[in-house]
Amino acid sequence: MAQAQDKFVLYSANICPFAQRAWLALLYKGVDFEILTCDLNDKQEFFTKAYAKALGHDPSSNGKVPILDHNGKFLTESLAIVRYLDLLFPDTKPLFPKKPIDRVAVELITEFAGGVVGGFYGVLSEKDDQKRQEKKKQLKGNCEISKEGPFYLGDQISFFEIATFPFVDRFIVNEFLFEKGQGMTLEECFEGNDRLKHWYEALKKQPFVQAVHAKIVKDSGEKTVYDFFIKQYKEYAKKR
Ligand SMILES: N[C@@H](CCC(=O)N[C@@H](CS)C(=O)NCC(=O)O)C(=O)O
Repeated sequence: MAQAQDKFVLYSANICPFAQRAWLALLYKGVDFEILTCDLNDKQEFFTKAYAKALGHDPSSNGKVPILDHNGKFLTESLAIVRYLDLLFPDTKPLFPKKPIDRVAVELITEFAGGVVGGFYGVLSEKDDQKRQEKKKQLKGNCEISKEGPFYLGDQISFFEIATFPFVDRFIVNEFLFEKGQGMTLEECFEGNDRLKHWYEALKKQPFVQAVHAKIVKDSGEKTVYDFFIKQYKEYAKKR
């Protein structure tokens, strides 16, 4: 368990939805931490060195965010970091229900929603028109979540929300990346799925989510977090 004098440093990048998972978990749990912004296009030495010694790092990569430094122990992989924080702070806003079957349900919905993540990036990177249309349909099919709300467990935020929100928060990018009519609008992403829309809107109002948005706006100088995402992903799409 964590001690009051523990030191946490998050290596992050504002564009990265994976890093945002770890960032959200730290804020949601009220952990005191420092954040280091990494440049993914021109990786700083402090970043590559931290990554090389992080538990769970990919040896074929010279650096990925997020990385969590906890008292000099480095850990990478966003979902491992979120689980780790939950283990360190089990009594502060737990991210899993206590009952094993309910815990497994949260793990399963999160895994299922991983299809949304893959699907979203699949639409973004697909250059063939017909294939893109097919992928758009699959993405919609993957957006079903449970009936009650606003969150998966009702009023309680869980691992699922922390893991999934950053990706849904970037759906808007899709409509600005392609020629008119090729990308999906935000309305289309949520069409026929009021439950997902309601979930998303409720999360956007949460103070820990707003804190992330506010820092990105401040760092980037853009008017909104979405202006920042759109600009950054346009650059990313150009390079592909
Ligand atoms: N599976 C990793 C993915 C992390 C990841 O791909 N991060 C990207 C930014 S969104 C990155 O750092 N890319 C740098 C690179 O691959 O060179 C996680 O869940 O943390």
